[in-house]
Amino acid sequence: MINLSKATYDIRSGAITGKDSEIARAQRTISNTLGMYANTEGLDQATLDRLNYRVEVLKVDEIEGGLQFGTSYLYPGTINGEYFMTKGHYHAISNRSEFYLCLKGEGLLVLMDRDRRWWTEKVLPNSLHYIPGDVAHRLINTSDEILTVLACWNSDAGHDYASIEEEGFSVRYFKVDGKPTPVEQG
Ligand code: S6P
Ligand code: ZN
Repeated sequence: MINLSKATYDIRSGAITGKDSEIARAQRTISNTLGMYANTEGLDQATLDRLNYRVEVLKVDEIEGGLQFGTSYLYPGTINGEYFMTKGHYHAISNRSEFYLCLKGEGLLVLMDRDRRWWTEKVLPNSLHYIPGDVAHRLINTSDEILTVLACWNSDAGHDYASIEEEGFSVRYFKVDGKPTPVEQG
């Protein structure tokens, strides 16, 4: 059982502080996430080594009725024109829902239901997003700064990454003439 009496949350930066043993930190470089981009030809080592995103999450018990709380930091950039993004997932317990609150930066939240219908919500400071169960979700950074997003979700939800790895999202976003441009994938 986690004791949060010493934890703090900085609403400006998204930083979670507390006992190190109670905070999980993970990061993914571009080389860790290559498979999700449409075209990865010609990338140099410096690009492969860049941070794509990192997360900080309180280590709470993954039990029914519990809540998970964390911050995602999605870095700015493009891979052959496609914006940096998170892997994206459904929840493993598929009906589990989630809130996102943007603290800094600008981007898109791409949502997709089980019939592969997709839609987006604009993510910008103070925007609040409710992600219903059975909806895959992915953040895309369309700005030049780190997109910082607080997330709160059912702690037993888990992550189903495999469905996205196998089928992908039905839309990708590219920077065309400086603007986010959707390209449907079917
Ligand atoms: C968890 C929540 C976020 C993401 C994070 C990284 O349910 O949606 O904390 O885990 O934004 O994205 P991903 O798709 O790599 O887990
Ligand atoms: Zn989620």
